Amino acid sequence: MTDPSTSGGAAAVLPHVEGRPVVMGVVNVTPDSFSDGGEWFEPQAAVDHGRLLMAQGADIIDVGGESTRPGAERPSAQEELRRVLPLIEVIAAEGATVSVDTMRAVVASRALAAGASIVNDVSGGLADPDMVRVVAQAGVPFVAMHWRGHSVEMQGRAVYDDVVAEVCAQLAARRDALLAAGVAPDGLVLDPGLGFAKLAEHNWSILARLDVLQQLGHPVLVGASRKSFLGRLGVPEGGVPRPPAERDAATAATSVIASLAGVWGVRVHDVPATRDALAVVSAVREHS
Ligand code: PMM
Repeated sequence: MTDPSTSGGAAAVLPHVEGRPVVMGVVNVTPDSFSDGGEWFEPQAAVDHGRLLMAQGADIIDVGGESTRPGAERPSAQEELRRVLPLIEVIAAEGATVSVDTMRAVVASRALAAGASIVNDVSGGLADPDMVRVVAQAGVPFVAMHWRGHSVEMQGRAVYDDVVAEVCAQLAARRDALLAAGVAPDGLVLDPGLGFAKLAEHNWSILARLDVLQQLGHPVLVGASRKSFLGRLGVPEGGVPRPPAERDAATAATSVIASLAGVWGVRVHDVPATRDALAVVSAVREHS
């Protein structure tokens, strides 16, 4: 059998859906993700949840084994593999299109061999010097997110004069480096990294100007789902933010914003809410 992580040469095939963004449903196989930490940590619970998201209409299942919430410590590579591989093997064999959410080349490589077909790296290939080689050789789609450092240090780097211009410039530089290193241009997705080295005001500014990101000429992925800036909506200064599970209506609204801006995809935890919201956008478009 060919190992897709080392075979090279294959054309990157990025899923597209006519008329709406691709919906990437998230399964975090972690004990500590802010959004769904611990819920799908047991292997059977993770498989059940992956199957549920598929049945609910997720186009891609994004499987992660490392929490990236601000301040999180990293698991070992061995532990990350132990978390993600069993789930990927099962749901890929059942027909799911799987992306692996990892910053480690070895995890990306093993995940591709286990059936994943997209690599989603929140560091855009910066955290592990071997990541770009693995992705380029495999010829698979790569999601490169805007990143300014690991979770323990990133919020100290949330400093911008013009967040939209700076995120775009840094993503453009990353795009150039990735393409020069052999990542397939057709499969390169760019992501502004909402919540990563960004304060609430930065996230809102980016959502307001997704059109500028679109001008980079690559598919754009937006990951707003359940992030803390949504939990502070409507809560008075000093009040307690809404918990992550109560941020799905606000998340669905961000999916509408993303769809109106014409992005390629949205990464969400609650697939039915986003699919409904996107169906509204499609219905209005059809009647306008
Ligand atoms: N956010 C998280 C994890 N992975 N990947 C991409 N491409 N974009 C994101 O915004 C993103 C991501 C953090 O959220 P989670 O803990 O809910 O997974």
